[in-house]
Amino acid sequence: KKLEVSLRDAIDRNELRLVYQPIVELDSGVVSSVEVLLRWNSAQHGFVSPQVFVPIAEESGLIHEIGEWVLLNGCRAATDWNEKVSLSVNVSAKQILCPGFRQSVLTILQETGFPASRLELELTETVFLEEANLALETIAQLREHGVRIILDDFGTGYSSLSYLQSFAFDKIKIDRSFVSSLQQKPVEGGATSDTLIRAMISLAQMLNLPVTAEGIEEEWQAEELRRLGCDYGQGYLFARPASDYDLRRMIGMNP
Ligand code: G
Ligand code: G
Ligand code: NA
Ligand code: MN
Repeated sequence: KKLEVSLRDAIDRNELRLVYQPIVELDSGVVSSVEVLLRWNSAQHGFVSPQVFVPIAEESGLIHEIGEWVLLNGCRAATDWNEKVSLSVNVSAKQILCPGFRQSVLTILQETGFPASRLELELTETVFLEEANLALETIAQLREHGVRIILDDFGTGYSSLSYLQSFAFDKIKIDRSFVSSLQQKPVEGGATSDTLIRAMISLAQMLNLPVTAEGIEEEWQAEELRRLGCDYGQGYLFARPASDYDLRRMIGMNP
């Protein structure tokens, strides 16, 4: 069977599950939010990466149902977390451009009782390549309800900087490729390898936007990012994506 056909039954067959990865404040090490990441263990194809099946879900339209499942189950899991911890959910361009998206987010928040102010949606730039006006409107409406919008994978893709001005973001997330190209020692002569990441952090600061760096694996990277003024960090150094059960032990729950 083709992947798409199997994916269609993945929810019903209970093959999807969620894992959670903390995002910490770099200065204090305190967990400020948790990103939920989707996993698919297919009876037929084994473990399939979201890098493979998310594009298939987008092309086939399955992304709406799957995206709703992620949001609903993520919010359910997060309702009894420590109330200082937010939930960060990846949303694909196709999803946010669907006319029912805003209502479906609001309905899920209402049904689960999870507060809008603790929900962050991670969007990539591809949203703005398609129907920018529709995305803009949906983002504005969700922000009015208190949902925060994060620009994910910043610096990759087409990177027209103009959308930083036209779209109201609450935070930007620097792609892990920039973190992994940081070098421990300055390059001999010329610009150091952290020129780009430093420029991205400065840009965010000038726009008054907090910045998260993802893919931090080494303590010296965290140290360098702290020094450059980066606010938040995510990566294997702090925690790998973990089950709901393990995550709860990491962050604590409401009394
Ligand atoms: O978790 P992992 O590093 O394997 O994720 C690979 C890619 O899949 C990342 O770009 C991530 O944003 C994306 N991804 C993971 N979970 C979700 C999800 O629930 N929805 C969407 N749209 N993308 C996801
Ligand atoms: O595109 P997005 O930012 O959503 O991608 C998140 C993906 O990055 C997740 O699939 C997660 O498994 C992966 N990831 C998280 N931390 C690290 C890390 O420190 N190193 C690497 N290589 N991948 C990471
Ligand atoms: Na993300
Ligand atoms: Mn990313």
